Amino acid sequence: MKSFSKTLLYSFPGTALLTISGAVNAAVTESENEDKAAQRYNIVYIMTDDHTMQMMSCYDKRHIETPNLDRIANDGVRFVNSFVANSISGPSRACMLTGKHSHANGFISNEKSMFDGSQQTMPKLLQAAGYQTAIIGKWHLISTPTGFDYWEILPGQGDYYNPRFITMDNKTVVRKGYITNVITDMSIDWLENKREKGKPFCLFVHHKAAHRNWLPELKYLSLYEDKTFELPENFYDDYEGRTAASQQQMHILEDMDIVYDNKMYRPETKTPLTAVYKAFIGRLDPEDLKAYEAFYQPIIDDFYSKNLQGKELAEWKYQRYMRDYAKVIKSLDDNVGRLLDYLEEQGMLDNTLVVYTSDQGFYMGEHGWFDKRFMYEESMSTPLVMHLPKGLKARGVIDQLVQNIDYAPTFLELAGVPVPEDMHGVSLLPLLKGRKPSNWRKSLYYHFYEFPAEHMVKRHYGVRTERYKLIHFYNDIDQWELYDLKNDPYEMHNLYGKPGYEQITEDLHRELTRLQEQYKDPIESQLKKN
Ligand code: SGN
Ligand code: CA
Repeated sequence: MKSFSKTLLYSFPGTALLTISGAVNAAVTESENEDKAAQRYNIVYIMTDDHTMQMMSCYDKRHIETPNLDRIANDGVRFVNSFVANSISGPSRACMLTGKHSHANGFISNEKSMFDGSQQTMPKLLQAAGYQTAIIGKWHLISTPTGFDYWEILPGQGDYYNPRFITMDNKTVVRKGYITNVITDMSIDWLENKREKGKPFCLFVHHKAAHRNWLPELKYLSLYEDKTFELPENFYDDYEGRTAASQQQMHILEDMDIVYDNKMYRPETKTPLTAVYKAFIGRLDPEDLKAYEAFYQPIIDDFYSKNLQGKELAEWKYQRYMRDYAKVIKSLDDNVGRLLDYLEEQGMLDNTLVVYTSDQGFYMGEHGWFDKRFMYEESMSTPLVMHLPKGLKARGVIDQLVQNIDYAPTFLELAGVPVPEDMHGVSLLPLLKGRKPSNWRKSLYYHFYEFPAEHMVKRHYGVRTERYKLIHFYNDIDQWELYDLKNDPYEMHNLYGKPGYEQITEDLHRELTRLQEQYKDPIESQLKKN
């Protein structure tokens, strides 16, 4: 396959072929103005945690409505082939900040890494170009943020109720309320009162929601309680031909904690996460805790009286999981709407790129699972919608393959800052201008490292093209998987080694090697180390 050239993407001729000279001049002037304006574009980057395309109605209408998120897509663009490079929080955030794959930015896993804040990052480059930069919410990179004029971050995963924040002077403060509302209030407060008006800015709004254990805002406790969510068709997957999939620990029936995840607390039921659950809900103000417990008590009584087993228990857990997750998304949708309204009221939308994405996708019962990590579609993909400032003309669906390493080059190019050669990502700006570059990338690289660890998803790397996916699970296992996404979108049939797939397998192996060489991912040493 052809190698993908970064430079070609940056030199689009625009409308230079127009023949009437006046029109040519008009086009040149317009594009010059566009470039000047580009120097001053603001960026509001909203990233949620574990929010997946299946739970966003502009991507998937089966489960819930997300009118405010859809509003971004309807007025702007929606990427339908949007992926991460490593489907887990810290690594995904590090890819986004650096524009580089995990092995190159050094933050390969939540459990073993500490982000090297002395390295080149997109916020630092924006800052050097005169942008004000701020981050509010989940950080999850262990070391203190660098490259931000203002930050206030959650300790680790943060709390849903009356959350703690770490301030720039290293104090821990508690902010009253529900986390998604609080982060939005703080973001609007920064926009309104804390930034230096007149300078362009890049604000990172990093929500905790919709991370496990999906604790809803109290006003939404009873929302979706009457709804029965459709079961994914591969809920009862038997993992035939997929060893790594058969050995994970993220199964709704087997691994979802009945107290912590499903809220079925009673004093005599002790689960591994009961104490954590009690501590989390114990953060509520006493009156709120009473209301919370009063809401759950009849559900708890009913649940234990039924003594459900097997499929009945699996489906009961699935419904509770879906309801809680959906409630958490409702607050997210409200708050994104609130932030959009603020930007609109202030007349800022015309000059601001608003991005909504997540740190990765998530399983909503597909393969019987919750959580992420796997290179399979539900968790390698991530929602990506953007409201575009004036001057960026794309609208509707964008179907090119894009990855979270592309955000850094995109924001830099939008700000008129040269994109460093060592970034792996490519700027999405040509796509946002409505162009369809013929030399756009034809494949994406992926590498997940966090094993052995919670949920026990094996280490793996692989390549995804528009139609196929080749994955190598390694470390304590050596298994290849091949999927034809057109005929098998749920990745149930591993075609690796099957007759008839020799040529495509060979092509994908070659493409995978090419990507590993291009990005200098030291696969062999990784394999040897363990
Ligand atoms: C916590 C969760 C896991 C989750 C990781 C990573 N367990 O450890 O279920 O996979 O975070 O999530 S919990 O008992 O603490 O809820 S990530 O999005 O931050 O990468
Ligand atoms: Ca996450």
